[in-house]
Amino acid sequence: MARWNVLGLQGALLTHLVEPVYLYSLTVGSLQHVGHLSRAVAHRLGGLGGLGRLPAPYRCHRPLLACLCRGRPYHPGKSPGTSVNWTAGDAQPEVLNATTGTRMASGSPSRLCKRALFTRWAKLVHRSTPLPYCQAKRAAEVYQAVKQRWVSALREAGLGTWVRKPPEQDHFLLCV
Ligand SMILES: *[C@@H]1O[C@H](CO)[C@@H](O)[C@H](O)[C@H]1NC(C)=O
Ligand SMILES: CC(=O)N[C@H]1CO[C@H](CO)[C@@H](O)[C@@H]1O
Repeated sequence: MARWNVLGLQGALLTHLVEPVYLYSLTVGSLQHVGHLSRAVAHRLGGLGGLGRLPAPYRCHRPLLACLCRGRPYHPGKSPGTSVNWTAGDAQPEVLNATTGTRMASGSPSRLCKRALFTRWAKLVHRSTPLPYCQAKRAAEVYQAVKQRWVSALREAGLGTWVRKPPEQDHFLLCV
């Protein structure tokens, strides 16, 4: 979430089409400590001198923070084995096995998997030639430069090394 406050939620592919999308507000149920949340998602960024002046329209955004203070107390336990997604316009929610990311009912890939989202993106930008996913993401040059600055700024501020997802999962080709 701290990263979303700099890069936006849209990811590299959508920056070919839209400006960064920042969270307006963030509400957490049964929050233990307001200060910890605010430090983790927003205030730490203020100390990242290494970020410098970001190229517009990127910025260090601070969402409004709220908690449901009368929410149920938090009992840490085993998380459920399923994951549900739904977006306005979808006829049905999609229920996934949270371990495999595949549909509970059919075992087929999720409508939110990288390949499905990449296919929709390719249609939107009228790509008809085969293109590797990682290359489409790399082509979002300003986004990638800001991301690189974010990673370096964290390291310089002694806040650790950003853990990247395995690069091989982005090495697939879409034939449209
Ligand atoms: C998800 O898939 C794994 C591996 O096939 C299986 O062991 C697990 O029971 C499944 N979870 C659910 C909630 O069905
Ligand atoms: C809110 C939610 O459960 N979202 C899940 C929808 O499916 C994707 C793809 O498997 C998951 O990554 C999300 O966590």
